[in-house]
Amino acid sequence: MITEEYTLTEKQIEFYHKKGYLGVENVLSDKEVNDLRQVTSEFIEKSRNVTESDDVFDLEPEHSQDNPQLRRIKNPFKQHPVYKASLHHERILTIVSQLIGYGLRCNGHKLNLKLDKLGSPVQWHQDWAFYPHTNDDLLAVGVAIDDMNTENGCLMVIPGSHKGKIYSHHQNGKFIGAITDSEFKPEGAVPIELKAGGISIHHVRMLHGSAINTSDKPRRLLLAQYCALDAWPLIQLGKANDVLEQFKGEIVQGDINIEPRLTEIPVRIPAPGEDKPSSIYSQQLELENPSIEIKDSQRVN
Ligand SMILES: O=C(O)CCC(=O)C(=O)O
Repeated sequence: MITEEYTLTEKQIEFYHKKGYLGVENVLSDKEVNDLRQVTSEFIEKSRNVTESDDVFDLEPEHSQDNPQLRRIKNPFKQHPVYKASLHHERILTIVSQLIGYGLRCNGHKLNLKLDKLGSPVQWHQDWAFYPHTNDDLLAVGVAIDDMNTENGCLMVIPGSHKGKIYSHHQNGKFIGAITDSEFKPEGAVPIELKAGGISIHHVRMLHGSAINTSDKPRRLLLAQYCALDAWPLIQLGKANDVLEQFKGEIVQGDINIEPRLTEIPVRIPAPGEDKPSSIYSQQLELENPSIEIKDSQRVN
């Protein structure tokens, strides 16, 4: 039974700050999860008519009309009101503001699908490498549309790594969206296993990745990146007025704050890279020695 109010306990808040991640069960109701499943099935059906990844659909290399293999729905909150409802979900906003303060902006969202037996892996990386800000009060929330476990490629994290170094995601001078440091070892990794309707939370500097789905069950995860309103991106192309308007459009709680808070944190600039990478999957294909297994059939760009 879900109550109208949802707040984290002191213990959960302490756990997040110490370890950099948290799994919270029973955040969405069964009806909300079923609605998400139904809409997602509709998108998979629509993807039958798509032959190449585009602004909405990111396709597995072996996708076809007869055997649709959708890997990601891009910007899902813009694609369907049922997805958008999750972004503004009262319980999720309450939980997130307990961790990074009242006043939130969403700077990115995606629905990552690992269909049964074929879902592509995501190599180890830190979100901070993609979008460094003036402070690191940013986190990603993943809504589990399916039960998420080791067999179907749940999210894996390295507890405490959000307080550590920022690893290089560059290879041969190019940003490729995956950790390339030879000294990086995914030691101490733990899975975030959840029932459908639960949420995963990981800090923007957390080392994380996920393996191939080897099970016969799908793993669909709706991800939203929330930022404290006083965290401003270090790289944002555009005129100040346009950037301001964009920010206003991204706010999900509170009002614009034009006084960024600066903290002393290590940063690397995610450039040069592809002009417009189609997704993290295509970017990471360049990684020469992936530590998470990837099948040859998933290697085609
Ligand atoms: O879908 C996953 O398992 C990982 C997602 C992720 O880390 C990302 O898309 O940045």
